[in-house]
Amino acid sequence: LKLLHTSDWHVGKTLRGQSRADEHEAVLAEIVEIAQRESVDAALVAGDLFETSAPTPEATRLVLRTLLDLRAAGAEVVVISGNHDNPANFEALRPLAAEAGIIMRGRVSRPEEGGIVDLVTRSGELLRIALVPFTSQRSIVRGAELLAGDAASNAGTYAERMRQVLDNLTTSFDTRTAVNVVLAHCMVRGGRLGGGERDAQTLEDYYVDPSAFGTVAHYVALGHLHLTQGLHAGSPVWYSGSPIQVDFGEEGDDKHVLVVEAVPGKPASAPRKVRLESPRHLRTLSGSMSELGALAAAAVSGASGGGLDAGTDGRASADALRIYVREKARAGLAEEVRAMFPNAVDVMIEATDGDAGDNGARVAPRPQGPAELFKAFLERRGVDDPRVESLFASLLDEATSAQPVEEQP
Ligand SMILES: [Mn+2]
Repeated sequence: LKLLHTSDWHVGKTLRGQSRADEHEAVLAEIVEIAQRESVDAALVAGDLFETSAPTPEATRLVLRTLLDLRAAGAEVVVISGNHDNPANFEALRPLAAEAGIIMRGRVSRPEEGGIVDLVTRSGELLRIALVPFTSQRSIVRGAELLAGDAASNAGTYAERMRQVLDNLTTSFDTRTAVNVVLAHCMVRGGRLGGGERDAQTLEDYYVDPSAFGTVAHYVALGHLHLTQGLHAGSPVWYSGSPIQVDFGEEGDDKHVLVVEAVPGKPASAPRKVRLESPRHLRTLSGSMSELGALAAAAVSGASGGGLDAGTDGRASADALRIYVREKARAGLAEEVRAMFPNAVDVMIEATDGDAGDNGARVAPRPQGPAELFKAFLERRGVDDPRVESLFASLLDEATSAQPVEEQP
C-alpha cells in the first residue's frame, strides 16, 4: 500500500503583495503527476491547504481542482484543516467532498462520526486513518471531552489534551489487519521550523509530545512545519513540509512530497522524499549599488557573482529576490534597484553613515515579526514572563487569522 503525504500548500499566499498563483498551479500539478506516476493508493493532505481562512475564489478553485485531480489519479484523498484553514468551511464542504470521493475534516470528531476512516484501497488493503485537524487552545478542551465522553478537568495542558485525543482515536488501530495512519496538523516537540510558519502556533503552549502518537501507527503524516523532517518517536512521525518556499525564512530549503509504503503486520519503511522541481526559489541579496550591479550583470551572463550567489544555474531570473541595499538613502534608489532586478519583490535600503560601499554595515538586519518586536519591547520594560509573550501571540493570532470566534458544539 502506497501513500503520498503532502501539506502546507498555503494557496493564496502572496509575496509582498505579488500573487503566487502561477507557482501554486505548477507545483500542485507536479504533485498530481507524482501521484499518477507512483500509482499511490491514497493522498494525505495534512492541513494548511489555504493561506487564509477566507480564501479567494481563485484559491478555492485551485485547491478543489487539485483534490479532484488526485482523486481522478485513482488515489483515495484525505484532507484535514490546518491553523490557516477555516475549520467551519471544511466541515461545510464535507458532504460535497464525500460525493466526489474526497474525505475532508475541519474538526476533531468521535471515531464513529468520522474521526476514524476505513478505506479499502485499490491494492485491496485496509487503510485506517485517524484524523486530527488543527485544534486551537480554545477548542482542545471540548475536543478532549468529546472523545473521552465526560467532562475533562480544567487542569491539563494542551499537550495532555492532545494526548487524550490521540489515545482515543488510535485505540482501534490493529496492525495485523490494516495499515494504520495518523493524519494531523500540529506542532510536535523537537520539530524544526522552516521560517514561514505563523508565530503563535509554534509556541510551547501548542506542543505535542512525539510519544503521544504511540507505537501502533504504521505512519504519522503531519502538517504545520514547512521543513521536510522525521522525528524521533515510537512510530515513523514525519512532516512532509510545504511544496513551495512560503517565505524568505525558507530560502535554500528543498521542497518535497513523501511517499510511504506499508503493509499490515509489518512496520512501515522510512518514507521516500520526492523532490519537487517546479518551485521558484526565494533569495536574499545584499550589497552596495556597485556590488549589486555586478551581481545583476553576472546573473544575466550566467557567471558567478563576486562571492554573493545571484543564482548561476540559469534559474536566477526566475528567483524571487529580497534585496538589501547598503547605500546612502536618496530619492529613486529603490526604483534603480528594481530596474536592475525585475524579480525583486522586496527592496530595503540600509542607510550608511559615510560613503556608500565598504563603510556600510556588513550584516543585513533580520526582519522582525510582531512577536519579536513585542519581545524586544518587554525586554526594554524589564518584563521577564513567558506567559505575557504567549498571551500576546494568542491575541495576535486571533486578530490575524480571522477564524470564527464562536464554535458550534
Ligand atoms: Mn500550520
